[in-house]
Amino acid sequence: MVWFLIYLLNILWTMAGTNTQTRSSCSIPSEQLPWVNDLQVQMENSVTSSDFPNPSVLIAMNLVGAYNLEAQKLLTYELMASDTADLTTGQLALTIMALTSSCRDPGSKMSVLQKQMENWAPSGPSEEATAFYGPSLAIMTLCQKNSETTLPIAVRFAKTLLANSSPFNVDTGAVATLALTCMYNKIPIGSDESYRALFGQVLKAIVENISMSIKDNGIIGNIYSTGLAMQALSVTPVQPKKEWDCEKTMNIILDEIKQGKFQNSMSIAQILPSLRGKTYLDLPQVSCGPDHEVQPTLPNYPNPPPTSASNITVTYTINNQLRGVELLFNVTIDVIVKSGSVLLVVLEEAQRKNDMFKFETTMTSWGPIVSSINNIAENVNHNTYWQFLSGTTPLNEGVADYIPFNNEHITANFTQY
Ligand code: B12
Ligand SMILES: *[C@@H]1O[C@H](CO)[C@@H](O)[C@H](O)[C@H]1NC(C)=O
Ligand SMILES: *[C@@H]1O[C@H](CO)[C@@H](O)[C@H](O)[C@H]1NC(C)=O
Ligand SMILES: *[C@@H]1O[C@H](CO)[C@@H](O)[C@H](O)[C@H]1NC(C)=O
Ligand SMILES: *[C@@H]1O[C@H](CO)[C@@H](O)[C@H](O)[C@H]1NC(C)=O
Repeated sequence: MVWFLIYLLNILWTMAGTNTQTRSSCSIPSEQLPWVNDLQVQMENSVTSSDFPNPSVLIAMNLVGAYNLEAQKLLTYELMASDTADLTTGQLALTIMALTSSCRDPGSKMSVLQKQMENWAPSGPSEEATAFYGPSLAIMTLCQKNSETTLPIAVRFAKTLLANSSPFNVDTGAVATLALTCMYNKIPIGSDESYRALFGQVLKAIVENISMSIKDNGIIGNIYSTGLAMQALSVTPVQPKKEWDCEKTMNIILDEIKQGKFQNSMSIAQILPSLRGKTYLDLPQVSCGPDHEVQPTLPNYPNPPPTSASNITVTYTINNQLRGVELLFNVTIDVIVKSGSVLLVVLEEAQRKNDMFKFETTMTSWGPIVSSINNIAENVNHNTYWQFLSGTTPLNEGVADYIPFNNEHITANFTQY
């Protein structure tokens, strides 16, 4: 009798887990597909052994079907070898999702992640929203592995999110939606209805916030949060009041791709699954059968713009009004660089001309982040960082990707988030 009950519960559990929700999704017109194929080729070609192994790239490859099997193998191998102790909670979660989608056993990494989340607590109700980004990835990972043992952790996480009062962040809201949707879909039938109510309530609040971030042109947040937001809106069991036009979003993103806005391989890794109608919640369904290499169709490019040998002048200000009364500075320099150079070249030229402009970078999955200027360094415990602005508008790319124009005024402002 007891065995029969356990058997029955198991079936119900499995049914709850595979309970598929209706999804709003859309697909790319076939004549536009070569652009997406090219994007994928670019991302896969960014995988080299010398680089920082990026789990988000492997996740995207496994979700959409890799072209470059050598790159897939290399990345899997490098992530297997990565040392858990060097990873943050979010990086650990991404690494586990990448490895399991490559059909590798993540080993002890899973229990380390579970422990980290059992001990996780935000600093308080005004903790900034982006502090939930890594923990959301962790809940998503633990949910996909074993939703039953994740339930208490996810309940605490959901309550903390609901109590948080900081300004909304689209990227973080999107990842939190994926995590809580996974939990919502796996609540065992017959279990306490309060779980469904709690996850449903938090999802409702986040999805409303995401839908309020949809611009008239279809962009959700900014172009680099749109990929994650599309994933969130296509899986959520609670629909926003304002309807989302998936087609419109897809079209504007394709336009941005054609304008070369998705060169950074991490930006491709975050948009590609949505372009191919996949989400991180599809990861458990990925099969690792013997893959066959396919030759993608690539676009016929319009002739690349002639590379002009002209120079541009960029005005560059570094401003610290925050740290150390005797250390405050606000200095400006004009530098000349080749037209088409990335902002990093401006910073290097400024540093060469004047020692006050010396700076340091730290490598991340998005590329180099400017961690220190003139000996003033970012500090996670103080929530301080160097923010880059054009005029008074924050840049939405980093220094290794952003290309300044002639007579632009770039400011690096030491500030808090
Ligand atoms: C949190 C966050 C930050 C925090 C990071 C520190 C912290 N407390 O965690 C702070 C506030 C410092 C930050 C700064 C910036 N950020 Co930011 N950030 C994020 C966010 C929301 C989550 C990152 C995360 O936790 N990932 C999870 C962990 C597991 O992955 P990770 O790779 O280890 O995460 C690290 C990197 O993402 C890195 N990082 C964060 N932002 C950026 C930006 C750049 C250009 C680089 C190279 C690295 C980097 O910091 C993370 C923690 O160490 C992402 C959203 C997203 N979609 O990825 C945006 C995001 C990555 N940031 C972005 C931008 C534009 C910036 C800034 C350039 C903004 C500005 N105008 O100054 C600056 C960097 C300037 C500099 N000094 O070089 C864009 C990048 C788009 C692009 N095409 O390059 C994103 C995608 C947001 C968006 N939708 O526009 N960011
Ligand atoms: C929704 O956005 C508002 C305004 O930024 C914020 O105060 C609230 O905490 C957000 N809610 C959730 C669940 O993210
Ligand atoms: C651009 O600047 C470099 C370095 O200052 C200089 O050598 C070169 O002659 C300049 N080119 C033009 C076209 O002005
Ligand atoms: C810093 O310098 C810039 C450019 O010279 C100026 O516009 C700005 O007002 C200054 N800011 C502060 C806080 O001194
Ligand atoms: C620069 O940072 C300071 C300190 O956080 C802030 O008060 C100021 O408004 C910022 N300036 C700009 C242009 O964002």
